Amino acid sequence: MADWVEYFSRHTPPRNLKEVRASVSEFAGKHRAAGREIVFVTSGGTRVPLEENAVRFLDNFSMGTRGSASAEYFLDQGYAVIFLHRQGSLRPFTRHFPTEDVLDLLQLKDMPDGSTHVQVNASKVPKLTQVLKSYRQVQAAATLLFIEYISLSEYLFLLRSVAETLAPHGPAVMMYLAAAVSDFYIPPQDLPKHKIQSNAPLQLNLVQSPKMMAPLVKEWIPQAFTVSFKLETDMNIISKKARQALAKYSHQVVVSNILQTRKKTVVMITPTQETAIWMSDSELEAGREIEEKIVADLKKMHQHFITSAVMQGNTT
Ligand code: PAZ
Repeated sequence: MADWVEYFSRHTPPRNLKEVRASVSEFAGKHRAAGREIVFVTSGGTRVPLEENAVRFLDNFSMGTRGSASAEYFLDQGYAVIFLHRQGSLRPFTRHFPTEDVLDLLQLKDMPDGSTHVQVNASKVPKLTQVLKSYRQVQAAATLLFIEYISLSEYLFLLRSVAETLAPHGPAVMMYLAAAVSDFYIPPQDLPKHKIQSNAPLQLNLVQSPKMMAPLVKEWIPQAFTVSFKLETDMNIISKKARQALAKYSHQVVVSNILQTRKKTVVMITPTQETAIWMSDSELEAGREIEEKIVADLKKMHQHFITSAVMQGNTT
């Protein structure tokens, strides 16, 4: 049995899987009928429990900056966006206003009649107006669908379900897999039932998570334009690892990034090209984001991919 088949057979699917399938199917059908391309963005990091009644977890640094920013740029580019994100991580639009700063958006004003009004802080009005306008347009067109996960198993079940549901839309779908997915987990049968006691040093026995890229590309959604991300902290291995991933799974693009410099530079690797995208200091100071360039490049590649698929009669 393939390791991913075994993984799914040993884990319990999320309770909302059926509803997610139904909403993805309806969302995709409606937007394809309106001529929009679909992008499925995964964002944030997965969590792995260390106990059955879990008190402790293995977590991931990702806050979903890449995914949430990219989702906004895809919306700007006319895509309908399905946004699978870690609960509590950054989301498109609200990401501009971190919750810890939310009270700074507001100010109190004493009125002549003795009452006090709450107003938007004048310095925040331009940004708020700009974001709110975009958000309202997206709401009106209903081009953004949110799906949440927390654990590795929820993420993997949802990934498979969404991929299978989108498969009938073929090359019009882009899979943009920016989430940071745990490479290790403890199988359910090996999880201690109760909270691990702290009266002895802790040794963890983690097994490797199944690699889902192979079934995703070969079985679940073979005709889509698939973009994976490769993160490393060692400059010396990143290029080789990204190339290996592309060769192994035969998908369309690997976006490689280094943890420390990921907001300034990435390399887009395709079977025929290796292109660096980078942001100058002045672009970053002006508040521009690298995701704008990543998404613009991918849109061009995706259009080309769709055209080739049409010419080969490979459409649905
Ligand atoms: O969420 P974030 O913006 O802080 O980080 C984004 C990222 C580094 C998780 C993403 O660009 C990425 O590389 N995802 C794949 C990670 C991996 O190789 O598992």
